Parts: sequence; structure tokens; C-alpha cells
Amino acid sequence: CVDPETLGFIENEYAKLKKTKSRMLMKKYLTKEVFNKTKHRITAGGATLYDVIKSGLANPDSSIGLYAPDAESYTLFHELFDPVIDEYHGGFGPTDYHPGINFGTPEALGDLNEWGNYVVSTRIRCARSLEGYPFNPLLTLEQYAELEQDIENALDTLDDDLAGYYRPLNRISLEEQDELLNQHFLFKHGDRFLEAAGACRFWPDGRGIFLNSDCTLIVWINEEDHMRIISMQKGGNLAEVYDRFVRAVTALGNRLPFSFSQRLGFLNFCPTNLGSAIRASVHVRLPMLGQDRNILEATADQFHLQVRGTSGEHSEAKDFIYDISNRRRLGLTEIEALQEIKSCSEIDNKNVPEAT
Ligand code: ADP
Ligand code: CIR
Repeated sequence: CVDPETLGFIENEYAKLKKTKSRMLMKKYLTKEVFNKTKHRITAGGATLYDVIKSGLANPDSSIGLYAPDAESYTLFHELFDPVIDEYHGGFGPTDYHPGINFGTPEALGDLNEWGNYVVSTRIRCARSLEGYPFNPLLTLEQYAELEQDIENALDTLDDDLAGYYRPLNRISLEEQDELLNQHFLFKHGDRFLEAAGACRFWPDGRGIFLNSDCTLIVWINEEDHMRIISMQKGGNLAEVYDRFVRAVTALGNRLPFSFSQRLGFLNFCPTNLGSAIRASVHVRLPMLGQDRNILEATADQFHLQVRGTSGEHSEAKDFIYDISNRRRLGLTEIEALQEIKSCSEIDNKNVPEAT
């Protein structure tokens, strides 16, 4: 049970939240009833309701506004997480179970540019956390170092086209970080949603990036999650990108104990990154549809797709290049998550104006 001082603080923050204008899902589902049920609780690792909602409290423009400081938060604060998860993943009720792992057949996905050169580049990533460790806000400096070492050891075993090397962030100059960011390889620094969630402590220690020799397999360590495993390349060859992704995730999963729950699949820091935790995205130039982002988002929504800008989440589109990806990651298998983006390319290719 939280102490009286913390409880008073949480009640005060909740009163402020009620007066704030925001469409975030955390606010929508943190009703008075849910608040009163959960405000006294604290996980074994020390996470309170305040820790769970503090990113949303600081950023009313959040879309979700909710993070799990540890795996236990998903069950201890289930009255709040369940409806947010249900809405974000497009129908995943409190008694639903994530299906088993099924990577399917990569070759069947083909090339998205079969009908014309619309897709600039293709990227598939998943989030993974390691069992036995909390997520970012509760990690100690020693745990950051342990995680970094264990993951680096596993990365060292990758071979053939997957082989590469790991670079700790604190040994990459700021100029080079900028260059890697502009190439869309490296994560950004100072994300205010993560900062407010308490996820950037000890930065840049414990963080880093692994790149294979042709920069088509990338692994981020301890950014938003313990691991982000990314396969990417120019063009629209979804089959090639996914094949590399599956091989890398499988090889690393054979070496590392990924945090997994029967109900919620792979467990990660943000409730959007559960289940398969896969985001398959294309950078695609949309000079017509992209003129009005609201219309584009409404259109994408019909196909369970999400729109981001050219530099990722919470960014603008440059030269009408948008990042379009599957929105749902939980309640569908890996190959079904890929089908979300694949089937969209098959809708009516003949009527889509070609990029110039
Ligand atoms: P994620 O949560 O998947 O890591 P972000 O929105 O934070 O996504 O984006 C991370 C980086 O990946 C950004 O630099 C973004 O521009 C880049 N990115 C995403 N999709 C693609 C793509 N299809 N091609 C090239 N870069 C991409
Ligand atoms: C937010 O709530 O907007 C941020 N914490 C990020 C949420 C995850 N991203 C997403 O669904 N686009």
C-alpha cells in the first residue's frame, strides 16, 4: 500500500488531470472508480499508479499516456491497462489470449513495389525485454550494464549476413549520432514522453546500437525497451526484410530469455508494444493523399494502419514521405501483423497515382 504522502500527491495529480483537456486513452479510462480502486497499489518493484500515468500527466498530447514500469504493472493495474489495450489493439478483451507464435512464410509477402515505385524503404521491428528485469524506470545502473553485456554477448553469436558489431552510445560522437539518426538507423535522444515516464535515467550509459555490415539488421539496446530488433532496407521488398527479421529474432531468442506472458505475449514498456510487438512500416511518398494528414489518418485507420512522419513517431512528413505501419500488435500472429501492411498494398493499385 502506498504511504499517505504519496497518496495525497496522486490524488492531487488526478484532480489536475480531470481539468486537463486531452484525448489520451489513459485519461479516458482512468475513471473515478478505476482511480479509487488502484490508487493504493504498489508493485513489488515499487511502481505506483503515479509511475504508470506520469508520462501522460506531463504530456496531455499523448495518444496513450500510460507505461508499465515493470511486468507486474500489467496485472496489478489491470483495471486501467485492459481497456487501453483493448482499444489500441482493436479488440482485445480482458479474457482474450494472444495467439501462439507464427512467423509464417516470408517469401509469400513478395515486393510491395511490384506495381510501381511507391515505397522508399521498408522496416520491420519488434520490441523485446529480458525476463527477470524491470523496464526502464526501475532499472539500476548495474542492471543497465548487465543487460547491455548479456545482449552484446548474444549479438556476438550472429553470423553470415547478420554478423556485425555493437557500439555503446557513450562512445559515439554527437556528430556521428546525428548522421546515424538522419539515416534512420539510430533512436532519437530526449523523447519527452519517455523522459517524463522516467525512462531516460543514466542516459547515455547502458544504451547503444548494433549494426550488421550492410546496415540492414539493427538492434537498439535500452532505448524504450531492453531491445528493439530491426530489419530494414531501401525499396519495398517485404519478403527479404521479413526473412532477415525472422532469422535474427529467432537466433537472439535462442540465446536470451524474452519476457513473455500467456495472455499478453511479449511484454514491453508501452502497452502498444505487446503480443507480437511488431511494427512493420513503409516509408511511402503520398503526394495526393498526404496533403491533408487528417484525411490520411482517417483513411489509414480503416485498415488498422498508423501514420507517422518521416522521422518517426510525433514527427512531420518531409516531401510527403509518410511512415505507414500496422497499428495492432497484440491478438494477431507475427505473419498476420505483416499481412496488415501487405494487404493494404493490394487494395486497388491501379488507381493510386505513382510517386514522382
Ligand atoms: P519505432 O517505435 O518503430 O522504433 P519510431 O517512430 O520511433 O519507430 O521510428 C524510429 C526510426 O525508424 C525513425 O528514424 C524513423 O524514421 C525510422 N523508420 C521507420 N520506418 C521506416 C522505414 N520504413 N524506412 C526507413 N526508416 C524508417
Ligand atoms: C503517447 O502516448 O503518445 C506516447 N507515450 C507513445 C505511445 C505509443 N505510440 C503510438 O501508439 N503511436
